[in-house]
Amino acid sequence: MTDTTELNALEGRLTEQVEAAADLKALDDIRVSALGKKGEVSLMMRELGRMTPEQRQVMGPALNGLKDRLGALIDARRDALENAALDAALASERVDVTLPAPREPKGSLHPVSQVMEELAVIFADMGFAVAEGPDVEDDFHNFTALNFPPDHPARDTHDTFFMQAPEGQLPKVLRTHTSPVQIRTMMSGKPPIRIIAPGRVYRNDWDQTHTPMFHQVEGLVIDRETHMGHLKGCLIDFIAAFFETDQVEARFRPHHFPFTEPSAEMDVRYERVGDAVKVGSGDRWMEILGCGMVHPNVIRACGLDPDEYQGFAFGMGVDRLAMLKYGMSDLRPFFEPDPRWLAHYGFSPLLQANLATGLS
Ligand code: 2U9
Repeated sequence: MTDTTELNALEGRLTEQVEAAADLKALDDIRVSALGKKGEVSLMMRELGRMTPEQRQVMGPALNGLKDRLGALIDARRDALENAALDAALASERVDVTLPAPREPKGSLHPVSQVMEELAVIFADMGFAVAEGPDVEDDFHNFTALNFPPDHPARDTHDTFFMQAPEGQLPKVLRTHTSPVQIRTMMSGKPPIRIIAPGRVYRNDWDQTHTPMFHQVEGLVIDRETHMGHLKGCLIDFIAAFFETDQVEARFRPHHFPFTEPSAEMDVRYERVGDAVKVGSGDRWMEILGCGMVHPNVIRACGLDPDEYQGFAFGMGVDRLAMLKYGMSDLRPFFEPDPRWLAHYGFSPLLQANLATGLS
């Protein structure tokens, strides 16, 4: 190429390409194809050496001018593209600080934890302390001290989980109730005793309303003149607080437990209103708990004199209470890690704050 006519045509073509470049990659490809080592303009620059001095005098400045103008055009186009990209990012990443903060996914309290808290608050209001003890228990604390005869069926493996025991030693068990906690409390101090014993218990059972591990709260009152009237009054007050009603109609059906005499099972009158349970009215009875006056053999086994001390005890299944109060029909999902079940049946942890200030 020895005249500027074609040069002008080339500049026009390259100018159009630069202005049409859609992004930085496309622009750089044009730069390389025009000004790179093997670019069209660079190759022409190398042709200068083969031109006559007259031609070189015209084409030299023309080529340098084209190279400068093209370079400036490419830089300007690059700035435009970079600014456009920045504007786009600023627009898409714009944070409207006046918007409310996104809601943090909140957890929820398991129904068993909720009911455990409710029970602890209610009995604390009645002067009960909370006592705890080991899940792995020995035969004495789980059975013998509680007046279970040696051949009692509860001692069978179909009901109880036994641990491997060294030769000649009695096997330990996973406690089948929290009663051993009360035994340990009675053996470690003098009455009066007013405690509840919440916790996990284990039985070899598995169906829609029984799971191998479940939760219990048992209570124990030992003093010098505690009688059945105290038992009934305490438990009726508990039901009123737990079901948040002052309309409680209870009945005590005679029963048998090795560790209490007399023993009873406590029912409360209720009716279903939708999914909810309305205690105190209706024609249905719901079994809530078992109770009784502590058997003299148990008091004696704990080193206390049954002619000097007496009292009452009760026991309830926390999981079952949660099902009754909050309307679940199957116990098994309680122990399956399904966040949807927990989101549906769970409770706001904040609710605990209200309960901690006592039930209204
Ligand atoms: C001592 C003396 C007596 C605890 C009691 C019950 C009645 C009872 C069941 C209710 C449902 C277990 O969770 S459940 O399956 N319990 O009916 N429990 S009296 O009596 C005691 C405890 C400790 C020293």
